[in-house]
Amino acid sequence: MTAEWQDEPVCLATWSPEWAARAERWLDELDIVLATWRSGGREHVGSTSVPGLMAKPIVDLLVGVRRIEGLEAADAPLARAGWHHVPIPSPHQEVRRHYVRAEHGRRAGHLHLVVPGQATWSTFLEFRERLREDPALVRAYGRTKAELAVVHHNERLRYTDSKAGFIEDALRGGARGAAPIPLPFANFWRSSASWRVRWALLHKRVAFTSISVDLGAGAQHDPEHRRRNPIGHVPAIEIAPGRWLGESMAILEWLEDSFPDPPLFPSDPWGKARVRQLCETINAGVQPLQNLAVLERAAPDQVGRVAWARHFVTRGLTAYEELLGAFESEGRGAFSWGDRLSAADLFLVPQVAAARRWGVDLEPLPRVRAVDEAARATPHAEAAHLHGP
Ligand SMILES: N[C@@H](CCC(=O)N[C@@H](CS)C(=O)NCC(=O)O)C(=O)O
Repeated sequence: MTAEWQDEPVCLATWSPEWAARAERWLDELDIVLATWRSGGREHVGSTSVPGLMAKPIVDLLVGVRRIEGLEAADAPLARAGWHHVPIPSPHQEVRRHYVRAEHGRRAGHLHLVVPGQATWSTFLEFRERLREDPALVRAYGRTKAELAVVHHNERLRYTDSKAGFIEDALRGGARGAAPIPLPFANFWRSSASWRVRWALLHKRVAFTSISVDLGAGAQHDPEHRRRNPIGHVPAIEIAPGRWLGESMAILEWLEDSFPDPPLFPSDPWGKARVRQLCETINAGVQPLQNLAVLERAAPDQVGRVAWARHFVTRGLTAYEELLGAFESEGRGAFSWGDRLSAADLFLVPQVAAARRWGVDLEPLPRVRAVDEAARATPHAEAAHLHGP
């Protein structure tokens, strides 16, 4: 049988409790359809069964049967219930019979019929239990999946095969699962955009290796750095071998999607839009105007450049202050949005530090100062702030 869902690309989604509810519903239905063949337990397995783990939104179900031989008799009743037999390569097909459920033209479920006690049965359950009891392993596995989803976006089978090494290691209690390879991160101590991302990496406990790009020495113009980010800016991060991502906003959103916990954006669309609005007020409305390349063209000398920067930083932070005031009626708390650190704070704090360097008067901006102080008191805030030599 050919269907569009057989070739669909690898798209990972943030974990959803709805997956567990769907698994329970389908397992209940399968209890009835498979009554003649059933033996032993039935379980929700795979990535969707591990709270907090990002996953392809495909629910894996493991159902015990007495034997694999003769199971083709179950194909017709299963097909009527929405589950279609999809052969898997030998030798797996001798120990497992595999079915796929599609909804709206996309894979929605995998059903694995296995004899309980077989190695396949225990591998599914042991890997799920290892993940459920070890948040560090969940983060490492999420990270591996995010990388592989980029590299094998259009190769679903290669994506699945590539995860096998991680799973084997994790089942052996191996180090590869616990200590992911750090992400190469091109940044500079004085760069406010780098500071945002450094903070996000620390906040989300994502390991990275710092590559310093000395903006003072013009290293951003080196061909090596231009290959990472053609505009010659920091930051840039290598999210998978050879895949460099620039622009702090894009990086933060990739980090959020790949490592949702702890979050940096609210989950509700309105809160998320508000946080993005605040981020962009700094990212588009302030920071580019005080950037080195702009200042050099804006004025011929330091006095003119400082006046230019002060003007635009004051203008942008005054707008931020007004937004913070307006958002109070929408439930804003001690931070830029709500009562927890968000991406907006990661944009604001480095910008406030730059404002102080430019000699901007922050006295008329009490909300900005209060949020700056609250955000700086959170874990990782100081570690993210690098100071020059
Ligand atoms: N919108 C970009 C801004 C990046 C940016 O402007 N980076 C500055 C340092 S904060 C830079 O690399 N400047 C080098 C130059 O202007 O030559 C981002 O958020 O990543």
